[in-house]
Amino acid sequence: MKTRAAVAVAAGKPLEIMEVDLEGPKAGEVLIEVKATGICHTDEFTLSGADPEGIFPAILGHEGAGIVVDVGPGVTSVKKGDHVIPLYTPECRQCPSCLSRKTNLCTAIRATQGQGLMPDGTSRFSIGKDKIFHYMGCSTFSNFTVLPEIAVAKVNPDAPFDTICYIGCGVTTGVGAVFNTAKVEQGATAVVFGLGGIGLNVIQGLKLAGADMIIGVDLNNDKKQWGERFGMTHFVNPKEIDGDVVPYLVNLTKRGADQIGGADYTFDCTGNTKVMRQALEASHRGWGQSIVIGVAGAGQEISTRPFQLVTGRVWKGTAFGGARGRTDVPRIVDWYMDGKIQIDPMITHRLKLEEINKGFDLMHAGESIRSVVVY
Ligand code: NAD
Ligand code: AHE
Ligand code: ZN
Repeated sequence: MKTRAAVAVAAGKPLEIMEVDLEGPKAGEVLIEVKATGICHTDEFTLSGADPEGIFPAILGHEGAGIVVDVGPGVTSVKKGDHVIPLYTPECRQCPSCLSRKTNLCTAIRATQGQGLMPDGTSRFSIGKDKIFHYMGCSTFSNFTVLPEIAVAKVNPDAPFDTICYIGCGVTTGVGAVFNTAKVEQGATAVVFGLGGIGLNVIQGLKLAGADMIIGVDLNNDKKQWGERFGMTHFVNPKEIDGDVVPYLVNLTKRGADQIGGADYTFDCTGNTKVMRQALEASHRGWGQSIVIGVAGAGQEISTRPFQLVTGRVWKGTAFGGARGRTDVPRIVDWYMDGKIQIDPMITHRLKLEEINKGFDLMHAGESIRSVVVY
């Protein structure tokens, strides 16, 4: 069949809207009509050329929602007509990682996914004789896409596609980092670095978890009102304070008899390795946990004095908020439908596929929280 897609032809180049050939689903695979897709900073990261796994030409996009329109032989968990969210972190429930119960990082298809291919080592996308690569196993910047059945979460059919697509990455990553990775408790203090599409979801997760002090840090003052909308209690712009942001935050988080300072939990949602260090060092001596969410480019490394860890701080990372997609994503959709979490105000722009490059421009300009392409 033919599908309309935004193709990343080369690193650093605008996406090109094209008609692409798409092969139907093979055994264990499903064909999805993508109804809406968010544009995440990670799409920009890969398009920029900074991703060591970046491969071109490819169809990017990993934050979608849609309908199953066909299934390959042997598919049992979903059927035609089901509403689904594609999962870049699948959940096979059979691999050593899934069975360990210690991680959400299913390893069943990770190797081929990282090569832009389906599990059988081939691509379903092409233009004539030229192969187009898949991306993060999802390729939601195409109106139709094929995924393994272990990489789709069946969700409430009443939920609107143009908002729940955000649960395919940003919402689950931010809220999940709070509940699954950090396991934040009531009354905690927290600092969130970077108040974009991920950081604001960390903030709403912290509010839900009952954190007392929620400090947002961003270089863009426009993010102050955004953070406050979701529960942020203090805002810090590192460019507008005297001295270094770490001692400033340590001082701000001194409470009562505890005059050591430092937050119980800090989160990097920028992808900047210098900020990751600041986040670790702004966490509390003895027990502070710092969660790396941001993704950094090839060749970039994090550093700190080992003393920071010797004195009890914990440096952790999280992918997809530690969520087990087929199990947790339908629940998060229900949280949204029940009004427990907000999504609508964060969808700042709705675009047609032809306008997708504008979504990247808005992100670069710091003008959007989430742009969503509606097919
Ligand atoms: P975004 O562009 O919407 O937001 C980034 C925010 O960081 C912006 O508000 C920007 O002003 C702020 N910022 C930039 N530099 C800063 C600095 N030095 N100090 C303070 N603030 C700064 O991006 P996003 O969609 O929220 O994604 C954030 C990061 O999370 C990206 O690196 C993305 O790739 C990554 N990500 C990771 C996962 C995961 O599973 N680990 C999932 C989704 C996104
Ligand atoms: N390809 C990059 C890795 C990028 C990365 O860490 N991706 C996150 C999801 S970001 C979603 O917006 C992730 O899931 N990581 C776990 C995994 O298995 O990729 C690189 O640096 O090579
Ligand atoms: Zn993402």
